[in-house]
Amino acid sequence: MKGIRICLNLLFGLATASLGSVFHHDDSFQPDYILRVTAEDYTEACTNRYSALVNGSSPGPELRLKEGQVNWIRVYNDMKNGNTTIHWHGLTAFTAPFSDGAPAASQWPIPPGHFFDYEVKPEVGTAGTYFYHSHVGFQAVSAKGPLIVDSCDPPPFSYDEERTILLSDFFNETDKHIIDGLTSTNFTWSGETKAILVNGHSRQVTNDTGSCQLASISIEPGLSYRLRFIGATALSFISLAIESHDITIIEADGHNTKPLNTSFLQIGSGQRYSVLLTAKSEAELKKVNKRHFYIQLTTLARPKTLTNFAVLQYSGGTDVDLKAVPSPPPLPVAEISQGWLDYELESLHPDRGFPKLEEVTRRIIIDVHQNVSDHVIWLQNGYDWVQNFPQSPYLIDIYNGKLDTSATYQRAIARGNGFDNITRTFPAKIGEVIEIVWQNQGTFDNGGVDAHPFHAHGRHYYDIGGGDGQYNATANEKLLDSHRPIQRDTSVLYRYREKTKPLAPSGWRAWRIRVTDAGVWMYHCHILQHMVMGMQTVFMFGDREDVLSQSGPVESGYLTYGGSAYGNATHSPVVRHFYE
Ligand SMILES: *[C@@H]1O[C@H](CO)[C@@H](O)[C@H](O)[C@H]1NC(C)=O
Ligand SMILES: *[C@@H]1O[C@H](CO)[C@@H](O)[C@H](O)[C@H]1NC(C)=O
Ligand SMILES: *[C@@H]1O[C@H](CO)[C@@H](O)[C@H](O)[C@H]1NC(C)=O
Ligand SMILES: *[C@@H]1O[C@H](CO)[C@@H](O)[C@H](O)[C@H]1NC(C)=O
Ligand SMILES: *[C@@H]1O[C@H](CO)[C@@H](O)[C@H](O)[C@H]1NC(C)=O
Ligand SMILES: *[C@@H]1O[C@H](CO)[C@@H](O)[C@H](O)[C@H]1NC(C)=O
Ligand SMILES: *[C@@H]1O[C@H](CO)[C@@H](O)[C@H](O)[C@H]1NC(C)=O
Ligand SMILES: *[C@@H]1O[C@H](CO)[C@@H](O)[C@H](O)[C@H]1NC(C)=O
Ligand SMILES: *[C@@H]1O[C@H](CO)[C@@H](O)[C@H](O)[C@H]1NC(C)=O
Ligand SMILES: *[C@@H]1O[C@H](CO)[C@@H](O)[C@H](O)[C@H]1NC(C)=O
Ligand SMILES: [Cu+2]
Repeated sequence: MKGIRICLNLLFGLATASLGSVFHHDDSFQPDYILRVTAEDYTEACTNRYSALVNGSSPGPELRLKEGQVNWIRVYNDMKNGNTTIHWHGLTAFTAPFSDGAPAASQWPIPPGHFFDYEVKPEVGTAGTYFYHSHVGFQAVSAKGPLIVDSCDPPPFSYDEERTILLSDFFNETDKHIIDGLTSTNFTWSGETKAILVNGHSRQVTNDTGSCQLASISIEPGLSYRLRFIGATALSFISLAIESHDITIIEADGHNTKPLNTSFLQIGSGQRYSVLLTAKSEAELKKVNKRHFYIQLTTLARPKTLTNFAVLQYSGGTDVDLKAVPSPPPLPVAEISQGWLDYELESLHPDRGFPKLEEVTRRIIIDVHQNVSDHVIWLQNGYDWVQNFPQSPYLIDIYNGKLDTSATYQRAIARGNGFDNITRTFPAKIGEVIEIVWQNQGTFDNGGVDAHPFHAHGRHYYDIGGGDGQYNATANEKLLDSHRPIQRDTSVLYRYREKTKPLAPSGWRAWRIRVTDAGVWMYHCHILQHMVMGMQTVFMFGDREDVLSQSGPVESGYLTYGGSAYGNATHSPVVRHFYE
């Protein structure tokens, strides 16, 4: 019966996928969730824009999955032109091939008029806050929604209720216009974000004639809340604070943390935090004589600072006009806190998996900088990566034997920096423990520096820190003696200055990961403009045998664009259930 969800026991949860069997997903098949992607005119921030949407809105509906349980999520591409995919941001998705939602990496995109059944099984122990979004082009600016993984066990923190607060950006130009500008020989920047949207809502000025309003988060006096903040922005790195309320961080990117009190949050594109908030009592509200408090959000590390608002509204209040924008801002305008929470945030339960320096088998240093020639592009070790670089998705080529994983590995090792410049991938063998250092450098022409929230698909990494200048492993290891890193899927490579000398090292972020899950995993900056400009890399874990032994055989319908694993109006898809 739908709606009744049981938790599988731990043994099942830890088992890798068996060889599975094949089903025709005809009319008798009931997916757990259905998402429909359209492109249409849509009004946000008092402005109409042609946008990709999930189920007709941005954000799309919230999905709630249970850890350890298989969910079939059917995604329809109802757009007239243009492919789509949906990526389950932060979910490890490590044994269901083709379900990670990364086009050109792990699946053919869903053609217009077709649908794909994603098999999504959050691992036991990964309850927390996630989101889903399209991974094609610039669609994720609007095509996305919250994804919450509920725990089988009672959560380790007590609270009465929870609220989801998804942050996104509004740009008034269309996706196509933005991509054309960014990839043109006559480079045209998208412009800065026009509005920070909170659950899709924003208002810039009180005297705007549109009917848009500030988002309102309603709460009851005296109760305690878990607020789930989702950094689903395209570009913005946001600092936020709530008037007269301190908060306690309890989760970062799906991992429970030791409670950490703070007066503000700093959240990059792709990051998530849960915080506890204790609502004021009736007596406390009477004392201050108000029932609404502004949430103030400020963009960081950009040429122009934008400050927007939402409202924390206590029930019974009638005093707030959601079309009124507070001026001047009620709180001081936030400034960036470089390296915020680095070497500070700790895992709630002791994490025994952290690999010490002695265990690291290979260090991969990735120099990142902007290059300006006939195009403006972002390079990683001298190469960009964009969605139309590979002829077909890597994972598809591995299955059909067209990609020689061992030759790729040999070339990458021979070149010295772990990068194979033919396939533009970073291959690694199962069992390796790799350390990845994102090394920021000044722009090739004028030494400009940017901040980048780097995101990893697949297994989460241990975030071993960040700092200014050039990475020094010895110095960093000393800091790790007294601090055990947490696992994350997105962390920020900061910009410590706006300008330096061309190609001079200017800040780093380092990760450590055990290579355990065969597959093709995108590691990329989560700023959509930067992705379009080439700021993406592909990590290829394991060889063909590892991939095959993990998943078993696959149907040919997965291996061609619009193949029979993809359904349409007249054809029900042929789908392998990798977990059955
Ligand atoms: C999305 O919309 C479709 C119908 O258009 C509906 O069947 C489905 O339940 C919706 N999905 C969610 C998660 O609400
Ligand atoms: C959709 O994807 C296919 C396969 O990658 C590609 O050939 C085609 O150009 C894409 N369509 C658009 C409109 O980008
Ligand atoms: C977007 O806003 C800019 C100014 O902020 C304006 O010049 C441009 O015409 C707008 N574009 C669209 C499509 O409305
Ligand atoms: C280059 O872009 C700018 C700004 O969009 C525009 O004004 C100009 O006409 C363009 N030049 C060419 C040669 O296309
Ligand atoms: C609207 O308000 C803004 C400041 O919030 C002000 O700069 C602008 O002049 C106002 N416009 C009109 C038409 O009153
Ligand atoms: C953190 O905040 C909570 C709730 O306001 C409070 O009870 C606790 O004492 C604070 N802890 C520290 C270490 O300040
Ligand atoms: C980087 O820019 C330089 C100078 O404009 C140019 O010669 C070089 O080809 C560019 N590199 C790439 C990979 O585009
Ligand atoms: C790959 O790198 C080697 C040097 O390591 C260079 O000789 C070769 O031209 C490069 N190939 C491509 C396709 O970039
Ligand atoms: C790296 O750090 C160690 C320990 O702090 C120091 O002794 C060493 O000189 C540093 N190396 C460089 C190249 O700065
Ligand atoms: C629907 O899918 C079937 C099987 O893949 C294919 O033969 C047919 O051409 C598709 N129809 C459309 C309209 O794409
Ligand atoms: Cu970036």
